[in-house]
Amino acid sequence: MEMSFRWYGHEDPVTLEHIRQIPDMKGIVSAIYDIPAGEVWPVEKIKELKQMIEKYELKLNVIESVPVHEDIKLGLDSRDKWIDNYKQTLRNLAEAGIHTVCYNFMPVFDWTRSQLDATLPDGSNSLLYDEAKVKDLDPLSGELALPGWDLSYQTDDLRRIIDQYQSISEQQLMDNLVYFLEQVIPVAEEEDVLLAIHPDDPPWPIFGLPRVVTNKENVQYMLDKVDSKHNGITFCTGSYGANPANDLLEIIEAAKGRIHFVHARNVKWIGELSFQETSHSVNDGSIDMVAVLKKLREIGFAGPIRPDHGRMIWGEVGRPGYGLYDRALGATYLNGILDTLARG
Ligand code: DNO
Repeated sequence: MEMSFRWYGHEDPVTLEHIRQIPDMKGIVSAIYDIPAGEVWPVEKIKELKQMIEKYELKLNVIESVPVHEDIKLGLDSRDKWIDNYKQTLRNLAEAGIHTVCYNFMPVFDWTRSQLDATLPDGSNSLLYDEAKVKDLDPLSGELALPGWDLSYQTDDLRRIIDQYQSISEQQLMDNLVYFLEQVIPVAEEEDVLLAIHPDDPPWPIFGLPRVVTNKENVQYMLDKVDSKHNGITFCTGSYGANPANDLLEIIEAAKGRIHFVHARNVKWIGELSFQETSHSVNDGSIDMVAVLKKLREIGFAGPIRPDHGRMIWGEVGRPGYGLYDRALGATYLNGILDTLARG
């Protein structure tokens, strides 16, 4: 597997210089952040990003993410225009030599937590999701502004979009995903770009909005509906694993040959639909990372993998979930397991 690290570009307090010093680090997962969702990514900008990363002898191996315009998820008439743009972005990425693209299909809000700095017993802190707290929360109140959310919407627009989703069932959202895939996958095939949908995080509906990339059945459904290797998934241990009802090894088996990217992180279940993120270790979280990596090897996965969110340790301050230290420890832990497994 190709050990990789997410980097948020120039504004990221974690530098490429430092990332390069993590043992066996090969890939950088990044994106162009200043283009509004739905607009075409110019090939020149992609090449610029790629070259900057290559200066540090790292390789831009995955784009995370090319965002999907809300009109596509809502299935509005205007979606075809945004889908055409998406196709063009895929072509431009291929022209720049990039062949793996992560995206998600979560209505409005990307990953959600109720607290960004919850203390762990060892004095470090991490992201926490408490279902009861999130249930009481109005996402439009401004009380919660998460780093993964697109805050470029005005509150009125946001309210309008959320209202539009009220009439959309899970099946309709799934149909809209399938429609999108039917259009873009032929281009992905032509250009040899592997699309890898990220699961919904957490993998259940929040704020009354539907969510569909949540469990084995739905993954199987979307993979079968558009049955192409280029229609694949990002296997995120922490997102699928937030729901104890999800059997991670079964999901890996179901998606065999269609997993194009892996996010590895651990979570500890702390109550009904509630969890806190921990170090990557099997001894800290509820996820058996060794079993997951072993299974990924068994099905022949050899693609990019990255440590996902880490705790904030050693006094580091930075982007919640995306500091340097604990993700570097995570990468080293994962590499240790992988090297040991490789010896058989
Ligand atoms: C959170 C990430 C997600 C992910 C997107 C992919 O840290 O895993 O924000 O990048 O959902 O589109």
